[in-house]
Amino acid sequence: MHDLSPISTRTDHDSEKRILRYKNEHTNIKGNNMGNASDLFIEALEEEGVEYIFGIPGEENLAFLEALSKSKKIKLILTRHEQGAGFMAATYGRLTGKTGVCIATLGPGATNFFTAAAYAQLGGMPMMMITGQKPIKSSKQGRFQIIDIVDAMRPMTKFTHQIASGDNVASKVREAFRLAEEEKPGAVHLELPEDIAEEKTGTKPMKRSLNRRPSAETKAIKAAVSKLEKARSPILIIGAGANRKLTSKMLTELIEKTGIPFVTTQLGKGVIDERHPLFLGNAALSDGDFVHRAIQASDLIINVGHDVIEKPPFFMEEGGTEVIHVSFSPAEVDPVYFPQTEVIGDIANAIWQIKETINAQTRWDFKRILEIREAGEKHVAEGKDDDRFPIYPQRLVAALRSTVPSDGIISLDNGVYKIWFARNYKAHTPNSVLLDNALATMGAGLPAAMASRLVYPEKKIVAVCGDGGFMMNSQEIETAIRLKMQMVVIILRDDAYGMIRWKQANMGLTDWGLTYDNPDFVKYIESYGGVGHRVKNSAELESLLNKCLNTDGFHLIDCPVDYSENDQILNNDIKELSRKV
Ligand SMILES: Cc1ncc(C[n+]2csc(CCOP(=O)(O)OP(=O)(O)O)c2C)c(N)n1
Ligand SMILES: [Mg+2]
Repeated sequence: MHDLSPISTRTDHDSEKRILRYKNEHTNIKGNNMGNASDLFIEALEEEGVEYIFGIPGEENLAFLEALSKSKKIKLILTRHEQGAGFMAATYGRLTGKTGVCIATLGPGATNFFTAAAYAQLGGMPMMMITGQKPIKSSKQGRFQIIDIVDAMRPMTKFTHQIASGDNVASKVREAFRLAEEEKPGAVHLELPEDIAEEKTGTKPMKRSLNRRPSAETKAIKAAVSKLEKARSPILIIGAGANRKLTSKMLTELIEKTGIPFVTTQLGKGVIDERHPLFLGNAALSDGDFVHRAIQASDLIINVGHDVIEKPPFFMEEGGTEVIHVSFSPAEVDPVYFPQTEVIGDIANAIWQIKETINAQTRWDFKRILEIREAGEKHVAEGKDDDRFPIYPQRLVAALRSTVPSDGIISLDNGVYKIWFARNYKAHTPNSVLLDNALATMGAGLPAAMASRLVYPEKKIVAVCGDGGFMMNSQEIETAIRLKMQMVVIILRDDAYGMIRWKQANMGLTDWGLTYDNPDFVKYIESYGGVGHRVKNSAELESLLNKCLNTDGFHLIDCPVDYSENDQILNNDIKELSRKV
């Protein structure tokens, strides 16, 4: 304790100096109590509205953890692997538009974040990683566990920075949040070294500014509307960027007013209700599907929220169909994407302006496009009541669609079933199909479903995982059960890395090197304290799913799946059938 004994025993001069020193150490200029950099970090996160920090602290994060323990606003979600924590933080960002935060120690903890950082960065999800480091002012431990994480994070983040002074915490946190959330959202990284984490500081958290995205310029709107009105068969393509902000209402109104049909990309799924009679399909395959034929039948494409990480469902060519690019930022120059007209600014506002000024034209002709739609719809409906077992993907998708409510969420891991879901599962609401068509990593399905559970305690949520992807982060079952999450996971068991096997078959190669054995998934989940189910025939899947969705606890459904027709249908039949329309 600091000695503040009565002034009378000392000279006035001495005591003034001592009081001043005490004040310097314990108060800032406004007279508030002085905390350490970790307290300030937590206060700054509270100021940003952070609700959760996902992760695994290490020794270098203990001051931060101590500060977090005092927070009444932020909850620690302790995970079993940093990758799971990173996927959860990113998905929190994807669903809320607010930065999801995760924490790890230096070296091995931090390197475990890399895949999740890339997932957030490519997928446009605001996410902040906080990692520890050995003391930077003096350290007696050589290079034990020390990796230059700040530099290593550079290709996977929008901003990566080592905090070298407690006084910089507030401004660096604010700057990192600004960057994480600004279009295109992504990952940011702050390293908080152990000695800095304990440093005294009198600075205060910085406040967020009131900030509106710029609107598209009127002349750009006029140019786009004029092009549209002169076209014969325009079409709308809705991509990733349109799914990040509230564009659903304006796009639906534009479509209703004009009757222009629309296509969604995988990351644009759900922006408009895909049950709409003008929905032409999802770009689940790269080419040769009915949607690609419909796009070929149009003479002007309005490409909304295009993101280069998603392969566009069309390639532009000189003298070919023209494109109007509507997005937050200009189109990146590319040999197969060079839109003639660009409308740059907030997407919802741009679409609203277009909707207000455009007049539906009697010359417009969507007959051919809608004919293709009808043939595509017919194909999508095929196999939805196929009784064969192990279950066929078409039947599986249909079973989920009929049991998951319109606002329910399916969280897909990465495997061949993703194509079936993108193509056949009609999304009714925005962000109700969480699929990753950006990094396309395995292992994110379960953690993303868990983050969804935190954001939406009342919603029905199902994680759909391949047996390969599920095993990459299955340890997070313990986290989910510890946190008493109601959860349904369906494992599509083909005892193989099916997606790669499908590609192997398509390339005419030997069926080799891609099969494995699985644990008994029912016993596996029981060992965690969850409830296991095994599907025994295709007809029972719906009722089983229904039961699981409406019962507390963690439910795992082991569902054998038959992919033997994938190659024939996805690589051959669809191309042939759509060509014939
Ligand atoms: C982390 C990671 N490793 C490897 C891949 C390449 N890959 C894509 S899908 C896939 C197989 C997925 O197998 P599974 O999860 O069982 O799904 P299935 O296709 O069998 O339904 C692999 C290895 C990847 N996308 N991500
Ligand atoms: Mg598999």
